[in-house]
Amino acid sequence: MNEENFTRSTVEMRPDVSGRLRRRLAADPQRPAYHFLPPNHWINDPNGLIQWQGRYHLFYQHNPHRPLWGDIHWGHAVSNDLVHWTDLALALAPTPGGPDSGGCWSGCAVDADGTPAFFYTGVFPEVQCLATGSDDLTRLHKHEGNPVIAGPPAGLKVTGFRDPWVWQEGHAWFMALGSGIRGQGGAVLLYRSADLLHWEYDHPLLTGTVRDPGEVWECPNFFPLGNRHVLLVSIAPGVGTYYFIGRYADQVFTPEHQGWLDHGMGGFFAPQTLLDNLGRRLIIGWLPEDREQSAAVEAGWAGCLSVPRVLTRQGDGALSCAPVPELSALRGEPRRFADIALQPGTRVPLDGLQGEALDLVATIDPGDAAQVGLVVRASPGGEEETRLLYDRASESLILDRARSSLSEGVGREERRAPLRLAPGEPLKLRVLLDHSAIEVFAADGVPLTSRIYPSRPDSLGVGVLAEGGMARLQALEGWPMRSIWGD
Ligand code: DQQ
Repeated sequence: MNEENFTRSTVEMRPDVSGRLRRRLAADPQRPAYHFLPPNHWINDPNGLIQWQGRYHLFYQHNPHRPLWGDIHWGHAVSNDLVHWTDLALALAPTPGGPDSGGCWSGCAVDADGTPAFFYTGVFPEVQCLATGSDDLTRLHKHEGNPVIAGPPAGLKVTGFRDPWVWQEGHAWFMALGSGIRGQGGAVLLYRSADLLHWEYDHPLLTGTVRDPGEVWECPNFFPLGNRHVLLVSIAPGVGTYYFIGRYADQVFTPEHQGWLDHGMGGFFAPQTLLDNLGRRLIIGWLPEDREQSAAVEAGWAGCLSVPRVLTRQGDGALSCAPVPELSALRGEPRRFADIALQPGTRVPLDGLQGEALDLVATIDPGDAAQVGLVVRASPGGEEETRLLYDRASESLILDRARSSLSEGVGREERRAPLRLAPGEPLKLRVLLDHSAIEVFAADGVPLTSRIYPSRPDSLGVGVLAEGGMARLQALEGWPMRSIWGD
């Protein structure tokens, strides 16, 4: 790689060392405080997740010029604890005249026998590129011979060809690429290499059918989890993240179980996973804005990432996830509530518990109520509120955003997660509220991620409600959450 690549746009390549950009935007009431986002402007997919020399490195799709998608670079941050992050210089910039002149799109990182190797998609057309990292990962050196894969397999009519995901089996390296076969549906293409430089197409790891949503599967992740393998794909355009769990042997993947990874659908997109040194399969996704572009342009920033989560399998075989325990380092003084009877048609405000950055853990006995749940970001007069309800009849958890905001031009559609409670089983909810970001985990692992944009400064309240029968709040703990940036 030539150093000119990195001196071309020196202003943008510098990190926000003084924190000036972050401080300027920190007072924005919609800007998340404990979800990762860049100092300013645009973020989409997390990329190149790797634990290196004991630290977690996060790269991400970033437009350093404006809060809109375009001219995609790789941003870079590092963390010791998955909670607090330090901005580093931008890691990849498009090289004029190079195979990535139109942008450095998503990709991954692997430890290649001690050398950190990064694979990403250069555009246009979509080709696969390689970069290697300096010892501390502060500089990425593009391979002189890029692209390492110059185009899709001959004869395949693909709808996309991007987002390399690389892993090693014995002495062989494999790459899964997000793709789709015209007229057939999404696909993940499997390549093989002995040296990470020369790649040969093997076969499709999996293909969808026209009945499946989406023509292109983006950002594949493929990894073992327990005694099975998991394939994640993000269904374009921004539909949601889908998982397949199954058996994998001799490069053949046979799914046995499948479903949506997060029931916020496009609210949690293009995630990337990482096996850390504690043996955890971590996952971080992108939370796009759900408001008009003009609002993001005015704000000067767009998008954030989810909190890091740990992926596991539930008893019934479904994939589930929960926030990393490290997050509790951000908790302030808790407020605790217990044993509150909920009459039908009433809501009980939880006095003294309010805020735009909270971590809530609730256990509710649904009794014979038809609906039971929480109200968050509620204004005192109820003009704005976001409801989170277990609905017995449809056996689902509903995020009701209809009255989340008095502002025009924000997403209001409800989001629904299937949720079956056995007789006598309480409703367990964990809710991470962070200004415009909301992440919900029901029943210890069913995620639903979305965005809300309350407009009133007094839309801060938390309450419990029941409809159509009696219920009981068994326990609720709520913690104010600190910013990860120390502001
Ligand atoms: N975003 C990247 C692509 C990927 C898409 C471009 C998914 O590589 O397919 O910014 O959000």
